[in-house]
Amino acid sequence: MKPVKVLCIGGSDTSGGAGIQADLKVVSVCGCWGTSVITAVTAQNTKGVSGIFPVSPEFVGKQIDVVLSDIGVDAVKTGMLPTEEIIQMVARKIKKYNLKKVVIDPVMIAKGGKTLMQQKARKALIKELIPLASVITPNIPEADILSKMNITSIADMKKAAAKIYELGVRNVLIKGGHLAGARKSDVTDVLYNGSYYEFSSKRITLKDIHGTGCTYASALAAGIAGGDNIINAALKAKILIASAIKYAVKPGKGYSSANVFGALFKRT
Ligand code: PXL
Repeated sequence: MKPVKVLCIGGSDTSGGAGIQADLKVVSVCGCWGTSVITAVTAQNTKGVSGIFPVSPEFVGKQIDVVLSDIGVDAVKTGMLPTEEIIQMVARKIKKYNLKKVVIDPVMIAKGGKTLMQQKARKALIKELIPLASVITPNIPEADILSKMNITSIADMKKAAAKIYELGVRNVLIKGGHLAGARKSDVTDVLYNGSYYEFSSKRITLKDIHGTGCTYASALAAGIAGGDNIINAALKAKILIASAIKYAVKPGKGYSSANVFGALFKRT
């Protein structure tokens, strides 16, 4: 039987909560076959990131080539892309293999404040990778940077989404979790693709949770890989993320992590 395949391109998170480790769990629980290309190895635990070791751009390219020349892919999800050169390599391969279903999680800063993308790399992301993407999933701080705004409301989220759309991506999905403001009991995500859509859900109060961004974008990629349109993929991703937060675990002494398998298996 041929599985639906999702290629996850991103960094390794030793703590197991985010990065490639999260991506593969999410893609698996969504019924897809996950392949992975590691862009950087991080040394981190639930208290923070203590080191980052980027993989050479050539070796990132080699990993993509061997996966795509044999296994192929139905959708690609990118996460941590630490350097300009790695972003250029990923963009080159997306063009070479004519990949159309590309979900970008524009990972910039880790929980705790460590920079996961060099400043110089932001330009390459905007110029070279975003125009190749079908969906980008910034949180509010990332959307602030990409739109050069200071988002404080849902109206601002809509404005920012339209600005980011102008960078050439076909769907902009801004996640509302970081929005401080009046509607604190709800979280509203905004999608813009020429038309606006809003996805609202009850806020689950949990401070310092790690891996939610990776979880959301990977679920979106799995949905799109399987043939869902963006609306259905976003709705399913929101259901999964709510469950992963509800069943969050605290594996170490620091932050909690999203747990997509929590609704299926309980081992505490
Ligand atoms: O959550 C963003 C993220 C993505 N990828 C890796 C990470 C993190 C956050 O810490 O470590 C490897």
